[in-house]
Amino acid sequence: MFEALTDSFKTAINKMRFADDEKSLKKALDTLKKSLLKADVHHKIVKALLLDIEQELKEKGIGKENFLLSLKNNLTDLLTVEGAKQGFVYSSKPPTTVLMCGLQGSGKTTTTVKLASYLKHKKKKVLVAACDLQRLAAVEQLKQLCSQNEIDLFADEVEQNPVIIAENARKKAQEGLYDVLIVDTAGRLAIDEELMAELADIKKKISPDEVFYVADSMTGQDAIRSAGTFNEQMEISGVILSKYDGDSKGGVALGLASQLHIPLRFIGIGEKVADLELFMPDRVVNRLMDEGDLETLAEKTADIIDEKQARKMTSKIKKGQFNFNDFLDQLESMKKLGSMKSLMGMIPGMSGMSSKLKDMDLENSAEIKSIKAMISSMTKKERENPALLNNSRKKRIASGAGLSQLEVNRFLKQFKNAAKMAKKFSGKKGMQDLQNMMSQQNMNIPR
Ligand SMILES: Nc1nc2c(ncn2[C@@H]2O[C@H](COP(=O)(O)OP(=O)(O)O)[C@@H](O)[C@H]2O)c(=O)[nH]1
Ligand SMILES: [Mg+2]
Repeated sequence: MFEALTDSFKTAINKMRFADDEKSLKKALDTLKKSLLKADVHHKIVKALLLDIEQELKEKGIGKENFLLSLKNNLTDLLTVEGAKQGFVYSSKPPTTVLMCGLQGSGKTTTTVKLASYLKHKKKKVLVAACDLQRLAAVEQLKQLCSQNEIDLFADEVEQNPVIIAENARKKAQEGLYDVLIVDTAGRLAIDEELMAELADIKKKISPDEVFYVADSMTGQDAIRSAGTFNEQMEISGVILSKYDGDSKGGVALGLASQLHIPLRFIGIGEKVADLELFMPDRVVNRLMDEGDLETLAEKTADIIDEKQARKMTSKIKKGQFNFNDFLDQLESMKKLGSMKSLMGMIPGMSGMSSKLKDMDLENSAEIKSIKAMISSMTKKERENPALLNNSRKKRIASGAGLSQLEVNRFLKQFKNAAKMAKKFSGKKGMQDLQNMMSQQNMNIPR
């Protein structure tokens, strides 16, 4: 998701050699300047950043190593707001209450559900409150999203006053011993007094621990301006940039903290519920330098993958008992990890790959759909025991799934091979083989 920025830093860094002179530093800084401006970073910020790097290098010595270090440190400073919260911070007195605000269509409702789901995976008890009574069907939208993702919702179809709904939701969250309450609110096309008064009232009544402003990254510098205006009246504690996947430039994320003195806390990188990422300055800088972010990757997988379940699966694989039900289970957990593209970006040296990767859609790809159709045409016994599948059964499954027998055979062969591979790698020595294979691949990735 930071591909454009990562590329521009790489090009600049590559202009530097081990020990170098002022001329090449100037070249590198020029390259950096051009690409940052092109990425839509505010010109004042670019200027200040380059000046800091130049001064630091003139003191410490010009060279590739120092350049890289200085760039990293200055970027981390740029993204950090001194004394402000980072990540998601729980209140010492639950429920941690979050008020979501922003313009209409910025992504508040989607982000509310994404955040609720993110916290649910961290085993928190989360309640969402529907306080957008402006837009028709807003409550219905939230209802559907919450029920699809098994998230508790507080809604009141009779009450007309969002302030009262928010207050009652807070009561319910307290009484129900919820860890977190997230309040979704109404937006407008532009900032107006009535909306601000409504939000201010809600804020006064429920005294939230966090006021998150959801801004659409695709509006570029306007996202920062509107956040600033909201902040004057609402005192925002964090910004969430939505639709970052649609913003090929990405520079808004770099300028926000220093332009507003409000930290960027999360970014939305797609329409699906899993497409929300924590924004931690030092981790993001590692990603920008293409050094990956194994911390976030490990957290993500730990949240999603149940250890007991994983052990059970490994033992099944070892015994050669991996069946079609297990296959479907695995598919479901992969879906929860979010987009393949964003996962690739967290692996050191892989950010280049991620831009080339056509994003695999685990729900909608034709291949996955056929596989699911085939599995649903199987009997319970067949799903548990792939060895049962003889020719007549295959024929029946093919016609049940609306596929040719050739296709069914191809899939079954794939499944068999995958199970064999998994078995091979599941032993102690297998893990070693896999690691060797991976490290060899890493060495071959051009830097
Ligand atoms: N591609 C993409 N679309 C998003 C993202 N966040 C929200 N959207 C879409 O933006 C539209 C408006 O979102 P919604 O949550 O209803 O906005 P609200 O009016 O602020 O509540 C919906 O179609 C969402 O699917 C994101 O991170 N990426
Ligand atoms: Mg909404």
